[in-house]
Amino acid sequence: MQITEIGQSNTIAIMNSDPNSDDSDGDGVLDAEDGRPWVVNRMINYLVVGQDRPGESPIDDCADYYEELLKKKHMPRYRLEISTGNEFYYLWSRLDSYHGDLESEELLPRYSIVDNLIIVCHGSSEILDFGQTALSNKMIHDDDLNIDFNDPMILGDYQKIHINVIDLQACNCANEDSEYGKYNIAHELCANLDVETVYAWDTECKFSTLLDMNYYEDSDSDGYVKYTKTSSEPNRVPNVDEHRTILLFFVSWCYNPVTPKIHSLLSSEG
Ligand SMILES: [Ca+2]
Ligand SMILES: [Ca+2]
Repeated sequence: MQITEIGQSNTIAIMNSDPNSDDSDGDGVLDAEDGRPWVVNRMINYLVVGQDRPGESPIDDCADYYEELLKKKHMPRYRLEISTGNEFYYLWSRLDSYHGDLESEELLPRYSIVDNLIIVCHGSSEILDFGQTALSNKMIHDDDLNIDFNDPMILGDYQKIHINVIDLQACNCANEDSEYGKYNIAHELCANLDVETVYAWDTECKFSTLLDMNYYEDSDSDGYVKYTKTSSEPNRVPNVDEHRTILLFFVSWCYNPVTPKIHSLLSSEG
């Protein structure tokens, strides 16, 4: 038997879980699958940022604004700068287990729900453009669009975790004027994935460093649109903009500024 004298110390093994329980932290994920068996899996927020065009910075400016907002609200978050659809796909398949390294082999669950997945990039009604390569709505599971279901990038097949909000800070992702009609990216995400709400733009949006927020100029559009799940079709709510300040109201004769929608308040994970 080894005896520890006063003033000395021994290193002992640290238990990773409670040997008497299958789910040591009681968060519903069994220890064998739980990325943190002693920490209750919580919600997480992601800020996914594409690349600006050379000499421009609206993507970065908008992402900085969202990051500050998440910080102020003490919401746990990851910001990822990406440039390809492949990188988005890798993150998408790791939304429940991501902890700072896209290439990590450890894929055990750490989060119970994604609260906000905010995507800032260039876009259209059919494409999220991250800079080098894009994510098209062909990666979204949808019978109506005659999608090639052999496409390995179909998002629905690889979603592992519920998402409360997807916020698409990209131009035209809710626009219904393309050849796909109402089946724009925002509609498709809401209709086909385990997502509660999708926010997106029915027009071009621009980021103003003066106003510190996105705005749009096309008064004929529905502006910043909200899609929510219903039993059959996603319910589209036009021009969701309930938080204008006096300044913003003053300039709204020419611009239509919109504040971001952060789904819920969380305390910091520390
Ligand atoms: Ca657990
Ligand atoms: Ca846990």
